[in-house]
Amino acid sequence: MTFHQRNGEQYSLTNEDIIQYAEKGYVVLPDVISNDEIAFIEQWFDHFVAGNESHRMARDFCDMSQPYGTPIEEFQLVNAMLPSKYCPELANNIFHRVAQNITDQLYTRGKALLDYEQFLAKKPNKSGAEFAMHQDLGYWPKTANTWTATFSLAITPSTLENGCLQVISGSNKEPELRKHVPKPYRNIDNIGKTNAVSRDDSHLLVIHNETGDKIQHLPVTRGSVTVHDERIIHGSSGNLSDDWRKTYVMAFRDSETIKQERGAGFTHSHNDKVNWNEFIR
Ligand SMILES: O=C(O)CCC(=O)C(=O)O
Repeated sequence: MTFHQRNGEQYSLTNEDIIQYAEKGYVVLPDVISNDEIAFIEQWFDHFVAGNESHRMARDFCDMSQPYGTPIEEFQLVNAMLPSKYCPELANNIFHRVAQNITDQLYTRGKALLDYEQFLAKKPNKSGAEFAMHQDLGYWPKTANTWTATFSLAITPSTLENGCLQVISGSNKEPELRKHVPKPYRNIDNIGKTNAVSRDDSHLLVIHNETGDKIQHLPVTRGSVTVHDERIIHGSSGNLSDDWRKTYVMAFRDSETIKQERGAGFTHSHNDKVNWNEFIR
Protein backbone atom coordinates (compact mmCIF):
# COMPACT_ATOMS: atom_id res chain seq x y z
CA MET A 1 0.00 0.00 0.00
CA THR A 2 1.41 3.46 -0.90
CA PHE A 3 0.82 6.44 1.38
CA HIS A 4 0.73 10.13 0.63
CA GLN A 5 3.68 12.01 1.99
CA ARG A 6 4.32 15.67 2.55
CA ASN A 7 8.03 16.42 2.74
CA GLY A 8 8.92 20.11 2.85
CA GLU A 9 7.13 21.66 -0.11
CA GLN A 10 6.73 18.32 -1.84
CA TYR A 11 3.66 16.12 -1.62
CA SER A 12 4.08 12.73 -3.27
CA LEU A 13 1.19 11.48 -5.35
CA THR A 14 0.66 7.77 -5.77
CA ASN A 15 0.38 6.17 -9.22
CA GLU A 16 -3.28 5.54 -8.41
CA ASP A 17 -3.82 9.31 -7.89
CA ILE A 18 -2.29 10.13 -11.26
CA ILE A 19 -4.33 7.48 -13.06
CA GLN A 20 -7.57 8.43 -11.31
CA TYR A 21 -7.06 12.11 -12.20
CA ALA A 22 -6.60 11.26 -15.87
CA GLU A 23 -9.47 8.75 -15.97
CA LYS A 24 -12.10 10.19 -13.64
CA GLY A 25 -11.21 13.89 -13.67
CA TYR A 26 -10.60 14.36 -9.94
CA VAL A 27 -8.59 13.17 -6.98
CA VAL A 28 -8.84 13.68 -3.20
CA LEU A 29 -5.57 14.32 -1.33
CA PRO A 30 -5.50 14.12 2.49
CA ASP A 31 -3.42 16.34 4.80
CA VAL A 32 -1.78 18.57 2.21
CA ILE A 33 -1.52 21.74 4.32
CA SER A 34 -0.85 21.71 8.07
CA ASN A 35 -2.90 23.45 10.74
CA ASP A 36 -0.19 26.06 11.36
CA GLU A 37 0.09 26.82 7.65
CA ILE A 38 -3.67 27.19 7.35
CA ALA A 39 -3.76 29.65 10.25
CA PHE A 40 -1.84 32.18 8.11
CA ILE A 41 -4.12 31.62 5.11
CA GLU A 42 -7.30 31.76 7.18
CA GLN A 43 -6.47 35.22 8.54
CA TRP A 44 -6.33 36.55 5.00
CA PHE A 45 -9.41 34.57 4.03
CA ASP A 46 -11.45 36.11 6.84
CA HIS A 47 -10.09 39.56 6.00
CA PHE A 48 -11.40 39.30 2.43
CA VAL A 49 -14.69 37.57 3.20
CA ALA A 50 -15.56 40.26 5.75
CA GLY A 51 -15.44 42.70 2.83
CA ASN A 52 -12.32 44.60 3.95
CA GLU A 53 -11.00 44.90 0.38
CA SER A 54 -14.37 45.18 -1.36
CA HIS A 55 -14.01 48.94 -1.97
CA ARG A 56 -11.29 48.24 -4.56
CA MET A 57 -12.47 44.88 -5.93
CA ALA A 58 -15.71 45.84 -7.69
CA ARG A 59 -17.12 42.59 -9.18
CA ASP A 60 -14.22 40.54 -7.86
CA PHE A 61 -16.08 40.61 -4.54
CA CYS A 62 -19.45 39.06 -5.26
CA ASP A 63 -21.91 36.28 -4.46
CA MET A 64 -21.58 33.23 -6.73
CA SER A 65 -25.19 32.21 -6.06
CA GLN A 66 -26.86 35.54 -6.81
CA PRO A 67 -26.67 38.27 -9.47
CA TYR A 68 -24.20 41.17 -9.37
CA GLY A 69 -25.59 44.05 -7.35
CA THR A 70 -26.83 41.83 -4.50
CA PRO A 71 -26.20 43.82 -1.28
CA ILE A 72 -23.22 42.48 0.69
CA GLU A 73 -25.41 41.82 3.77
CA GLU A 74 -27.44 39.39 1.63
CA PHE A 75 -24.48 37.37 0.33
CA GLN A 76 -24.74 33.60 0.80
CA LEU A 77 -21.81 32.23 -1.23
CA VAL A 78 -19.11 34.86 -0.83
CA ASN A 79 -16.52 34.95 -3.61
CA ALA A 80 -13.28 36.95 -3.51
CA MET A 81 -11.40 36.64 -6.80
CA LEU A 82 -7.63 36.97 -7.15
CA PRO A 83 -6.83 37.73 -3.50
CA SER A 84 -3.04 37.85 -4.09
CA LYS A 85 -3.53 40.54 -6.71
CA TYR A 86 -5.24 42.73 -4.14
CA CYS A 87 -2.93 41.75 -1.24
CA PRO A 88 0.48 40.67 -2.60
CA GLU A 89 1.48 39.53 0.92
CA LEU A 90 -0.44 36.36 0.03
CA ALA A 91 1.41 35.68 -3.22
CA ASN A 92 3.45 32.48 -3.51
CA ASN A 93 2.04 31.18 -0.22
CA ILE A 94 2.62 27.62 0.99
CA PHE A 95 -0.58 26.30 -0.63
CA HIS A 96 0.57 27.73 -3.96
CA ARG A 97 4.00 26.13 -3.63
CA VAL A 98 2.75 22.67 -2.62
CA ALA A 99 -0.01 22.77 -5.26
CA GLN A 100 2.65 23.61 -7.87
CA ASN A 101 4.60 20.53 -6.79
CA ILE A 102 1.48 18.35 -7.16
CA THR A 103 0.69 19.94 -10.53
CA ASP A 104 4.17 19.06 -11.78
CA GLN A 105 3.43 15.39 -11.01
CA LEU A 106 0.03 15.48 -12.75
CA TYR A 107 1.22 17.34 -15.85
CA THR A 108 4.40 16.18 -17.51
CA ARG A 109 3.94 17.17 -21.16
CA GLY A 110 4.53 20.89 -20.53
CA LYS A 111 4.69 23.41 -17.70
CA ALA A 112 1.53 24.43 -15.87
CA LEU A 113 1.49 27.52 -13.66
CA LEU A 114 -0.97 29.25 -11.37
CA ASP A 115 -3.61 30.91 -13.55
CA TYR A 116 -5.98 32.28 -10.88
CA GLU A 117 -7.13 31.85 -7.30
CA GLN A 118 -10.25 32.64 -5.33
CA PHE A 119 -11.66 32.49 -1.81
CA LEU A 120 -15.11 30.89 -1.54
CA ALA A 121 -17.12 31.01 1.67
CA LYS A 122 -20.55 29.59 2.39
CA LYS A 123 -22.29 31.36 5.23
CA PRO A 124 -23.88 29.13 7.90
CA ASN A 125 -27.52 28.12 7.44
CA LYS A 126 -27.81 29.33 3.85
CA SER A 127 -29.60 26.73 1.79
CA GLY A 128 -29.26 29.05 -1.21
CA ALA A 129 -25.45 29.04 -1.08
CA GLU A 130 -25.30 26.63 -3.99
CA PHE A 131 -22.64 26.54 -6.68
CA ALA A 132 -24.61 25.34 -9.70
CA MET A 133 -23.27 22.26 -11.50
CA HIS A 134 -20.91 23.18 -14.34
CA GLN A 135 -17.74 22.35 -16.21
CA ASP A 136 -15.01 24.95 -15.66
CA LEU A 137 -14.24 25.02 -19.36
CA GLY A 138 -17.77 26.35 -19.94
CA TYR A 139 -16.68 29.58 -18.19
CA TRP A 140 -13.46 30.17 -20.08
CA PRO A 141 -12.36 31.34 -23.53
CA LYS A 142 -11.43 28.74 -26.11
CA THR A 143 -7.75 27.86 -26.11
CA ALA A 144 -5.77 25.21 -27.96
CA ASN A 145 -4.60 23.41 -24.84
CA THR A 146 -7.22 23.19 -22.09
CA TRP A 147 -5.27 21.23 -19.45
CA THR A 148 -6.14 22.39 -15.94
CA ALA A 149 -5.82 21.27 -12.34
CA THR A 150 -8.09 23.15 -9.96
CA PHE A 151 -7.25 22.71 -6.28
CA SER A 152 -9.78 23.31 -3.50
CA LEU A 153 -8.13 23.57 -0.09
CA ALA A 154 -10.53 22.96 2.81
CA ILE A 155 -9.82 25.70 5.35
CA THR A 156 -12.72 24.33 7.39
CA PRO A 157 -13.88 20.72 7.18
CA SER A 158 -15.98 20.32 4.07
CA THR A 159 -19.01 18.12 4.76
CA LEU A 160 -22.24 16.90 3.22
CA GLU A 161 -24.12 19.25 5.53
CA ASN A 162 -22.15 22.40 4.72
CA GLY A 163 -22.21 21.82 0.96
CA CYS A 164 -18.95 20.08 0.04
CA LEU A 165 -17.78 19.72 -3.55
CA GLN A 166 -19.73 17.18 -5.59
CA VAL A 167 -18.72 15.68 -8.91
CA ILE A 168 -20.00 13.38 -11.62
CA SER A 169 -17.08 11.02 -11.73
CA GLY A 170 -15.84 10.30 -15.27
CA SER A 171 -17.92 13.08 -16.87
CA ASN A 172 -14.59 14.60 -17.98
CA LYS A 173 -14.65 11.97 -20.73
CA GLU A 174 -17.92 13.18 -22.30
CA PRO A 175 -17.10 13.96 -25.94
CA GLU A 176 -18.82 17.37 -25.96
CA LEU A 177 -18.94 20.09 -23.36
CA ARG A 178 -22.51 20.48 -22.07
CA LYS A 179 -24.34 23.69 -22.92
CA HIS A 180 -23.81 26.39 -20.27
CA VAL A 181 -26.25 29.29 -19.94
CA PRO A 182 -26.36 32.25 -17.53
CA LYS A 183 -28.55 31.42 -14.54
CA PRO A 184 -32.03 32.94 -14.87
CA TYR A 185 -33.20 34.61 -11.68
CA ARG A 186 -36.79 35.26 -10.65
CA ASN A 187 -37.76 38.87 -10.97
CA ILE A 188 -39.26 39.63 -7.57
CA ASP A 189 -41.29 42.61 -8.86
CA ASN A 190 -42.80 40.48 -11.56
CA ILE A 191 -43.67 37.27 -9.79
CA GLY A 192 -43.94 34.35 -12.14
CA LYS A 193 -41.63 35.84 -14.74
CA THR A 194 -38.08 34.71 -15.02
CA ASN A 195 -35.45 37.18 -16.12
CA ALA A 196 -33.17 36.17 -18.92
CA VAL A 197 -29.71 37.33 -17.92
CA SER A 198 -26.38 37.69 -19.64
CA ARG A 199 -22.91 37.17 -18.21
CA ASP A 200 -22.85 40.89 -17.50
CA ASP A 201 -25.70 40.44 -15.00
CA SER A 202 -24.36 37.39 -13.25
CA HIS A 203 -21.19 35.36 -13.45
CA LEU A 204 -22.99 32.11 -12.75
CA LEU A 205 -23.63 29.57 -15.52
CA VAL A 206 -25.80 26.48 -15.28
CA ILE A 207 -26.13 23.24 -17.23
CA HIS A 208 -29.01 20.85 -17.61
CA ASN A 209 -28.75 17.67 -15.59
CA GLU A 210 -29.20 14.51 -17.57
CA THR A 211 -30.84 11.30 -16.49
CA GLY A 212 -28.13 8.93 -15.39
CA ASP A 213 -26.00 11.67 -13.81
CA LYS A 214 -24.71 10.17 -10.60
CA ILE A 215 -23.47 12.66 -8.04
CA GLN A 216 -20.59 11.79 -5.78
CA HIS A 217 -19.87 13.97 -2.72
CA LEU A 218 -16.26 14.70 -1.75
CA PRO A 219 -16.16 15.57 1.97
CA VAL A 220 -12.65 16.42 3.22
CA THR A 221 -10.96 17.37 6.49
CA ARG A 222 -9.35 20.77 7.16
CA GLY A 223 -6.03 20.90 5.31
CA SER A 224 -7.05 18.32 2.71
CA VAL A 225 -7.50 19.11 -0.95
CA THR A 226 -9.62 18.03 -3.90
CA VAL A 227 -8.24 18.51 -7.41
CA HIS A 228 -10.53 18.53 -10.45
CA ASP A 229 -9.98 18.96 -14.15
CA GLU A 230 -11.55 21.43 -16.57
CA ARG A 231 -14.17 19.05 -18.03
CA ILE A 232 -15.59 17.24 -15.01
CA ILE A 233 -19.14 18.27 -14.07
CA HIS A 234 -19.15 19.57 -10.51
CA GLY A 235 -20.75 22.03 -8.10
CA SER A 236 -22.00 22.12 -4.52
CA SER A 237 -25.22 22.43 -2.53
CA GLY A 238 -26.23 25.00 0.07
CA ASN A 239 -24.90 25.15 3.61
CA LEU A 240 -27.36 23.59 6.07
CA SER A 241 -24.92 23.61 9.00
CA ASP A 242 -24.29 26.16 11.75
CA ASP A 243 -20.72 26.72 10.57
CA TRP A 244 -18.97 28.38 7.64
CA ARG A 245 -17.55 26.35 4.78
CA LYS A 246 -14.30 28.04 3.73
CA THR A 247 -12.44 26.96 0.60
CA TYR A 248 -9.34 28.33 -1.14
CA VAL A 249 -9.38 27.57 -4.88
CA MET A 250 -6.26 27.67 -7.09
CA ALA A 251 -6.21 26.69 -10.76
CA PHE A 252 -3.07 25.71 -12.66
CA ARG A 253 -3.06 25.77 -16.46
CA ASP A 254 -0.51 25.27 -19.22
CA SER A 255 1.77 28.32 -19.43
CA GLU A 256 0.99 28.86 -23.14
CA THR A 257 -2.75 28.74 -22.38
CA ILE A 258 -2.30 31.44 -19.75
CA LYS A 259 -0.48 33.58 -22.33
CA GLN A 260 -3.35 33.09 -24.80
CA GLU A 261 -5.93 34.05 -22.16
CA ARG A 262 -4.07 37.19 -21.18
CA GLY A 263 -3.66 38.10 -24.87
CA ALA A 264 -7.46 38.04 -25.15
CA GLY A 265 -7.76 40.28 -22.07
CA PHE A 266 -8.92 37.41 -19.86
CA THR A 267 -7.41 37.33 -16.36
CA HIS A 268 -10.30 35.56 -14.54
CA SER A 269 -11.16 38.88 -12.91
CA HIS A 270 -14.90 39.54 -13.03
CA ASN A 271 -13.91 43.08 -14.01
CA ASP A 272 -12.33 41.92 -17.30
CA LYS A 273 -13.91 43.57 -20.32
CA VAL A 274 -14.41 40.46 -22.37
CA ASN A 275 -16.45 40.12 -25.53
CA TRP A 276 -18.20 36.89 -24.63
CA ASN A 277 -19.56 36.49 -28.17
CA GLU A 278 -16.01 35.88 -29.34
CA PHE A 279 -15.71 33.09 -26.83
CA ILE A 280 -18.93 31.22 -27.55
CA ARG A 281 -18.29 27.53 -27.80
O1 LIG B 1 -16.21 24.30 -3.97
C1 LIG B 1 -17.29 24.59 -4.50
O2 LIG B 1 -18.31 24.75 -3.84
C2 LIG B 1 -17.36 24.76 -5.99
C3 LIG B 1 -16.07 25.24 -6.55
C4 LIG B 1 -16.02 25.16 -8.03
O3 LIG B 1 -16.98 24.93 -8.69
C5 LIG B 1 -14.75 25.36 -8.70
O4 LIG B 1 -13.74 25.62 -8.05
O5 LIG B 1 -14.71 25.23 -9.94
